Amino acid sequence: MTVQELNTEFDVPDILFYNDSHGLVCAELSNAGSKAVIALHGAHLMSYVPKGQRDVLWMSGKSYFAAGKPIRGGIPVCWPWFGGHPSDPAMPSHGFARLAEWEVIAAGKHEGATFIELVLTPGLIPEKFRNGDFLVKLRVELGGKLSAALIIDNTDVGELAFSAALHSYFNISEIADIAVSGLDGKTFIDTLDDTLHVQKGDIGFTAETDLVYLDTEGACIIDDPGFGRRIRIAKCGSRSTVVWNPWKAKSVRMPDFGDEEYHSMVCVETTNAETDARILAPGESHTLQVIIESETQD
Ligand code: TA6
Repeated sequence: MTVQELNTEFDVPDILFYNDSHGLVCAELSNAGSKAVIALHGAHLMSYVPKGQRDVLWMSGKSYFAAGKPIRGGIPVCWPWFGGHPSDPAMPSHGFARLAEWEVIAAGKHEGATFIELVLTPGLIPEKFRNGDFLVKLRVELGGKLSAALIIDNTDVGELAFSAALHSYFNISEIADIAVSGLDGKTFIDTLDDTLHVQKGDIGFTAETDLVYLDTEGACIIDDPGFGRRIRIAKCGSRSTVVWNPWKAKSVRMPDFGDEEYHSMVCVETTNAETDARILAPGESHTLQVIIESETQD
């Protein structure tokens, strides 16, 4: 559907469909002075600006915005696998959902929040990725907080096994000055050397960090004194959390990531990863949800 057709079909106060400067079809959601932008490409949340604040989500200045390529920043939808494909190294990192063009199926207001729902079905993905039937939706709600819920329905006659992530990139003042709390005492895998550890206190950053926390359902908080705010990342349907910063050497190796951009971002990802991967029986459904709230510190 064109932007004009979308605005006619989903004629909702506080939602405007438009073509952004990269040519992506996007929807801008507004609510009580806050705004969020989602692209139909990958059902990708690009921006979340609470009233009176900076963008809570980070976007690389070198991101691709092209068919078949992932966007570097915002909230990538990683499905039906997180990280590398379980058995085929030729398959794209973090699955195909973030590479596909999703379709809008609903939009409106719900209990004061502005919402939009996008859908992905096998017919919307390249043949080479098709392997069974599914119906996946992303429901985004903007009110006093931002909610993104990935709803996975197994519409096939066989089991649907997957891992997943809402791979959120957060906009911060300086990586060396922030701390992430909420994971104290949790076991984690340091994926840089595949060793197991137990978190002691808050997480600080002094080098490349790529940690998968297990058996954790709690909220995390990014304390950012430089921007004078705390970002709370709550979740449902997830028992694993990934914390990532590429630091300098890995940033240089990524063509869609500026060499010095690691200073301004941190990923705190809401996942079904590692031992938290899921299997749905025919007809079963699973929801992976992140709820993001940013409060300024006076
Ligand atoms: O979530 C952390 C991670 O798996 C890192 O290992 C790093 O690869 C990051 O995701 C980004 O992956 P991408 O495929 O988007 O470059």
